[in-house]
Amino acid sequence: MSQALAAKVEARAATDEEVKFYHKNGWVKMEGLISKDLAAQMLERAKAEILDGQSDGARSHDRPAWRDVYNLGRDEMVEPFASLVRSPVIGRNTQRFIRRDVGIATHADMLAVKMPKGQPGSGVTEYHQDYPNFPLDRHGLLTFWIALEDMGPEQGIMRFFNGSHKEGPLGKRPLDTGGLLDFYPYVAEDYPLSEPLSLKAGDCTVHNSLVVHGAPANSTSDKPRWTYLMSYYPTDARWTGAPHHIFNAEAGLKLQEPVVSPKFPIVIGG
Ligand SMILES: O=C(O)CCC(=O)C(=O)O
Repeated sequence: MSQALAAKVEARAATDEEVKFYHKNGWVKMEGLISKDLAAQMLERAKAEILDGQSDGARSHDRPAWRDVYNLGRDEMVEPFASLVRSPVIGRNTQRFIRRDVGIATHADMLAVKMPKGQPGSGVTEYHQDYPNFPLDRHGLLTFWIALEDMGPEQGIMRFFNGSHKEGPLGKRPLDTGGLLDFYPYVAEDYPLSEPLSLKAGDCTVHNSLVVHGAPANSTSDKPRWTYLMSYYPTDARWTGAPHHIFNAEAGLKLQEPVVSPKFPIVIGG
């Protein structure tokens, strides 16, 4: 880690059972990844960014499926996000989930808040994989999806086709052009859909970038789904050169060389 971190944050290590579940299913729920207190601190800032940020045209954006703010931790060094994003415990968890003792770097972090019904940013997250969106020559990218407040399935919590990460890449498509199942209906026949989840503040799901996942709309009229995402990739992944908004030559990447740049903080070495 190259920067001094202001906040002391703690995240817990994944258990052997959680790692095993992830390998089999392509995702896992971790209860209490972070403390309720830490989640509450993050929630307070999230509310200021997502709700108040709208009035002054600040950095939140409405997408069909959520309202987001990118990289408070990776780029803006806002605490406690910055320290959590760089947590070596999260780095070690990632190594165990991807079954490789290689360096782990931060791809991005994001508040992704599914707004209440009727508001922009409240819609369905269509089923998709993450991996096809990246110009990386190997899989391994994964995402920690953290609940900042207690939430139920009616707020639009993610669901996963268990084991579908073993299908390999099934194509890239924007999230608002229909789901992957329109093109690969057999995925829903071959892989069971995970049960609807409820999460407590500080719980998370972790998902493999190849698992097929999505989320229903927020059907509540008054409860935003307060979620914070952090995603990571192995530092031996090489840049394929395909166009991408952040993994590109401006970030200093070189064709077929490992994706290593000061823009993407390394959280644990190999
Ligand atoms: O938060 C959501 O609804 C979807 C997030 C997602 O697709 C992802 O983290 O890959």
